[in-house]
This record gives sequence, structure tokens and C-alpha cells, in this order.
Amino acid sequence: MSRPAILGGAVPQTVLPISQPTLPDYDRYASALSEIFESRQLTNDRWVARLEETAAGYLGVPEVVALGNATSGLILVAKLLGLSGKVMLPSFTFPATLHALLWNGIEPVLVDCDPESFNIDPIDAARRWSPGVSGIFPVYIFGNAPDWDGIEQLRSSRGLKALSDAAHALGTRVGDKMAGSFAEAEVFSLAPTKVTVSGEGGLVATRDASLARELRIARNYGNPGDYDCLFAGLNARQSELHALLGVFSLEQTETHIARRDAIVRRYRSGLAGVPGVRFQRIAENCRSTHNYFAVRIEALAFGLTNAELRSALEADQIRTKIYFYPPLHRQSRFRHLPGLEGSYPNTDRVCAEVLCLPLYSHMRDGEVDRVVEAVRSLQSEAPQVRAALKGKS
Ligand code: T4K
Repeated sequence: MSRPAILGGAVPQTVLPISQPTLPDYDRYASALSEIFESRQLTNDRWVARLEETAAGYLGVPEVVALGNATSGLILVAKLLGLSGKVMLPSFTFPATLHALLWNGIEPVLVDCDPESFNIDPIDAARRWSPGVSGIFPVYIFGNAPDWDGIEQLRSSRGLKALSDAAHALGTRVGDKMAGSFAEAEVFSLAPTKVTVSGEGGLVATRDASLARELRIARNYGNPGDYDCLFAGLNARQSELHALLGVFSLEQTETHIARRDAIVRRYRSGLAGVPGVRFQRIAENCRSTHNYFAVRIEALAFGLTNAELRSALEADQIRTKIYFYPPLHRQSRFRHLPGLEGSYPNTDRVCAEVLCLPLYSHMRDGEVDRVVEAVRSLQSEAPQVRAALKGKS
């Protein structure tokens, strides 16, 4: 085991990023790009249509609408589904989930997470339900599917609409059903830190043809074609250059997920038995995309907090992130909103322990082993590491 840099060991030459896009073959991309240049049609044309068709085929849904990013998809779907009053969402998520509701003047009602799966807890959602709630907005945390059976019970008994934030979940499967067909609309991200990328991009999957039609109008200012706008839309268009990258990237999604699965298995076996290290629970019938590999660091048993481990790994040139901190109920500008003021003990605990370790589809076994070895050696010398970190601050 090499000595940690924080304790005076050698600083490695190479940096391991938390995340990196795995890109398709450049020459093939460049050659197709030259056709786009020749056509001079840079947005909303055949590559956007092809991305939508290919994604719809892959997901097994009738309609997919491509957008400039997932955030605009979430904003537009919340609007077009006619959500109003209050909508329930998890506190443990990326801020964009909340922003989609705030842009629509909807009151968020936060729900605690399940501490093992990190996903919205349907039992807590039932507790926090009140008559003004019109919808539920689960998130596939790190690619792990939420408990759709539990959500469905609440949804049907309370007459709720559901949209999902599936930003991490293009390729997640529950049994033989792909993410994309569980809610009225599910929104995927194709941003650079995702498994499937288009530079920036988003995809909305839905079975509702009229919602898809309205979304295509909404992404173009709400203009149905005659400039007599039907409603206030956005410019949320996908460009042809991005869509092209998305089409080629989507061809590799299954290969990338299989590789990520192997990486996660290697991580789990390498870290097995390290005191205080716990893994996200993924239901047996769920195939996660493993968009991120999150561990929980129980400080008492491990000897360091998640933040201390993060700083010590940083010295070893290993980049990590504490996603999602701060959770929504601790965001300084939003925490005083009425629906955010409750207590969310599981979310607080997960946030105090979670750490996302490097994971990208082209990550080599040796790189996984380097992270495992660093975590193991930092744990075995935790008191000295803590003292060294204190000395530096
Ligand atoms: N819902 C959820 C649950 C989400 O997680 C997100 C976004 C959304 C909705 C909204 O989706 P979009 O509207 O973005 O489509 C990143 C991403 O910007 C964001 O898309 C993502 N989730 C979030 C979890 O992560 P940062 O600021 O934490 O990541 P950043 O830019 O520091 O990148 C992390 C690492 O990735 C870098 O250290 C290096 C690598 N990287 C990054 C970029 C941008 C690359 O290698 N190449 C790149 O081009 O936000």
C-alpha cells in the first residue's frame, strides 16, 4: 500500500477525475459534422429527429422530444402537465429539480429519502401529502430507480400526476421496463457528466402524443409555426451538432453501462470489509446506469468524515464530489420557503456521509484499484490523516 500524500507520500502525477464523458470516434463524428456544415441547417433538423427516433426505440416509448438540456425539459413538462398548487419532490436531489417547480410558481413539498437507496421514500411522501398536492416528482438518484410500486400506490389513491427527473437514468431498467415509461413524462440529461452525452442536451420520454406535440412547440418559444404563440415558451432547442453527438453516443450506451457495472463490482469487492464504508442499495430487479458511484462513509467506524476523506483523496490527486450537498432544505436562498422548512433526518444523514468516487465508462481497472487502495490506506491511518488535515487548515 503506498503512503497517502497527506502523510508525506509521493503525489501521483496523474489526476483521476470524478467524471469524464466517454466520446464516440472523432473521425466518424467529424465526417458527419461536415455534412451539417454543408447543409447549413444547424438546429431542429434531421439529426434532432434521428436522436428522438433512436431514443424512442431504445426506451420503448412512442415519443421522445429532444431539448437543449434537462432543466428546460423539467420546466416545460411541469408547465404542460398543468401541475399547480403543491408538488412533492425529494430533498436529496440536484437543485434543478426544485428550480423546475419554482419557475412554474408551484409550491414544493419536500420528502425525505430512503437512507439505503437514497431515493424518495413513498411512506414519508404519504405522511407529507395534503389536499393541495397535485403531483409527485421522483428522481432516479445516481441512476437508481425510485420505488415505483410505492409511488404508484400513492399516485392512484391521491389522484396525483407524476413526472420524473431521470437526468441520471438513460438506460436504467426495472425488470424489463426501461426508465422513461413509468411517469406521465420522464426527463433525461445528456450533459457531459452523464453516461450518454450530446455536449449539452435533454430528452423527454412520454406516451402522450399531445404532450410531445406541445413540447415541440414549447421548445421553440411556444410558436406553432405562425408566430402567434400559444403560450410563453422557451428557446430550449437541441442543435444539430449536439444531436449528432447524442446519436453516436446513444449507440454506445449499453456498452458503457456494462463497463460501469463491472467497475462498480470491482469497487464493491475492493472496498468490501473496510470499516464504515457502505454502498447504495440497488433493488435486485433494477439495472442502474451507475451514473455516479456513491459510498456512505460512517465517520465513527471509518475514522474520518466524508469531507475529510474527500480532502485527503484530493491530496492523492483523486477528485470526488459530495453530491447532493447542500440538500434542498438547506439551500440558503430557498430553505425558508413554506414547503422546505420541515426536518429530513435521513437526507441529513446521507448528506453527512455520501461521497461520489471517480467513475467514467473508460475508467481502467488499475484506476479503480488506485482509488480503492487510497481509501483503504487512508482508513487504516485515519487518526494520523485527521491530525495532518487539521495541521493544514
Ligand atoms: N436533475 C439532476 C438530478 C441532475 O443531476 C441534473 C444535472 C439535472 C437535473 C439538470 O440536467 P442538465 O440541465 O444539466 O441537463 C454537473 C452537471 O453540470 C449537471 O448536468 C449534473 N446534473 C450535475 C450532477 O453535475 P457540476 O458543476 O457538479 O459538474 P462539473 O461541471 O464540475 O463537472 C464534474 C467533472 O466532470 C469535472 O470535474 C470534469 C468532468 N467534466 C465536466 C464537464 C462539464 C468533463 O470531463 N467534461 C466536461 O465538459 O454539475
